Amino acid sequence: MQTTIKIAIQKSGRLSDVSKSLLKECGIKIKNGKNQLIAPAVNYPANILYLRDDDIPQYVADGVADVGILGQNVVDETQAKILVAKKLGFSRCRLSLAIPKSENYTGLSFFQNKRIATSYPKILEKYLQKNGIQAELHKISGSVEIAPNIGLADGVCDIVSSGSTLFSNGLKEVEKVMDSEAVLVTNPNLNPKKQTIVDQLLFRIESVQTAQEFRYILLNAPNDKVQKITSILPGMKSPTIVPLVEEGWSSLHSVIRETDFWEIIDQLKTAGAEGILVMPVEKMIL
Ligand code: PRT
Ligand code: ZN
Repeated sequence: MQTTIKIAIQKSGRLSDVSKSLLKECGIKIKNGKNQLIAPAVNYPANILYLRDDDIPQYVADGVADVGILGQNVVDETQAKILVAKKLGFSRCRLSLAIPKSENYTGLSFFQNKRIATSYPKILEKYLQKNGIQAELHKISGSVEIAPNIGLADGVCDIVSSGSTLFSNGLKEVEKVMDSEAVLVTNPNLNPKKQTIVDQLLFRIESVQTAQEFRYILLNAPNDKVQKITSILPGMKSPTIVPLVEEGWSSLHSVIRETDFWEIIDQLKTAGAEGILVMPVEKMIL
C-alpha cells in the first residue's frame, strides 16, 4: 500500500487560505468537499486535515497528523512534543503586553502584582518568570483587549499585528514578548517512508520561498552597452544574451533579487537599457 502523510491545516481563520495557497504553489491539489474534516490530495500522497489551530499541535504530537501548519505562538503555548521544521514567513505578528493609554509605563515592574488577561498564559508566565515579575494571569480565549475596560485586568498580553485593535480599545503596546509567524511542524518520530514524503514537501516549499525572493528581468540594449549593463546586473550567473532582429541590439535575460531591483534600475537606464521587463519567478531550484 502506498504511504501517505496527513497534513493538518487551520479549518477557517487567518491561516486557512494562506496554508491552502502554499500547498497549491507546491503543486498539491486538494479534492475539496465542503465541510469535510479530511480531504485527499489528488496528485500527492497526502490527506489534508482541517482543524482548529489550537488542536494541531496535539494531533501532530500524537501522530494523528504527520505535519501541521500553524503559528509559532500556538506551538509555544501548547508545548506539545513536535518539531518546527520550517519557518514559513507569512502571518507574521507579535505577542505583546499592553496597558491603558492613560497609564504611565515605568518598565516591566509595572506588572508586578497586576492582573493580566491573555490567551497565552504559558508563554507569558515563562516570560514574567524570566524577568522576575509576579503577576496574576487571567486566561481568556477571545476578545482579550476588552478586559481592562470592563475592570477584569490591568493589562493584556495579546497578538498584535497592525496595532489598531489595541488602539481602538484605548490600550498601548509596552513590551514585546515574542515574534511569531506561521511554521511547518512535524511529528518527531516519522517512519522513514513518511519522512521522505515530508522532506519532498519541504524541498517544494523551499523552491517556492526562494522564487519569491527573485525576479526574472529582460531588457534590450545596444551591443556596445551590453558589457557595462552585464556588470551592473547582480545575476545568479552571467546573463543570457540574445541578438535582436534589429541590427546592433541585444536582449539580456537574468534573475535578480527583488530587493536589488530598485537599487539598480536607475543605473541600468543610465547605462542604456531599454524596454525593461520584470516578472515573477514561480519556482526556483538553486
Ligand atoms: O478557530 P481557530 O482556533 O482555528 O482560530 P483562532 O481564532 O484561534 O486564530 P486566528 O485565525 O485568529 O489566527 C491564527 C494565527 O494567525 C494566530 O495564531 C497567529 O499566529 C496569526 N496571526 C497573525 C494573528 C494575527 N496576525 C492577528 N492580528 N492572530 C490573531 N490576530 C488578532 C489578535 O488576536 C487581535 O485580536 O488580531 C487582532 C490584532 O490585530 P491588529 O492588526 O489590530 O493589531
Ligand atoms: Zn485558535
